[in-house]
Amino acid sequence: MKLIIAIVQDEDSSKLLSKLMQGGFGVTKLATTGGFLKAGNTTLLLGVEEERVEEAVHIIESVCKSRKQITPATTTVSGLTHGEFAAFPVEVTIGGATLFVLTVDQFLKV
Ligand code: 2BA
Repeated sequence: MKLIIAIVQDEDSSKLLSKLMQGGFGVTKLATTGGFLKAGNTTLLLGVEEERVEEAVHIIESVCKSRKQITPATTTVSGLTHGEFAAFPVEVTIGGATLFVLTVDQFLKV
């Protein structure tokens, strides 16, 4: 068995959850926060039989879209005193989805 950890955008999470459930996958949804944007995203945990990993990844790929987002980045400004910061907008491309596929040693329900 494999554990897929899928970090997706909040906008895609409801549709993705429905599609995965329709496909007969067991899913746990967690509300998470990205370290860079410090904005909410969604992490899904899927315990999947090895032969269905590709199918799950295909569903995730088909639902999760990449989006561009403008975010304020900060940097120190030379010439200013006391380590002052300036904020300027930076465009980042987020997603479709960030996936980790791990091997599960044991899957128990006790
Ligand atoms: P965030 O950390 O909020 O990152 C959002 C997006 O900002 C990233 O999209 C990427 O395009 C950009 N970004 C991240 N770090 C950057 C940096 N140091 N400089 C410039 N741009 C940067 P994605 O790559 O699609 O990642 C979406 C979310 O997936 C991330 O949200 C984070 O929650 C998670 N993630 C991505 N890579 C990860 C990793 N190696 N380990 C754990 N979580 C990860």
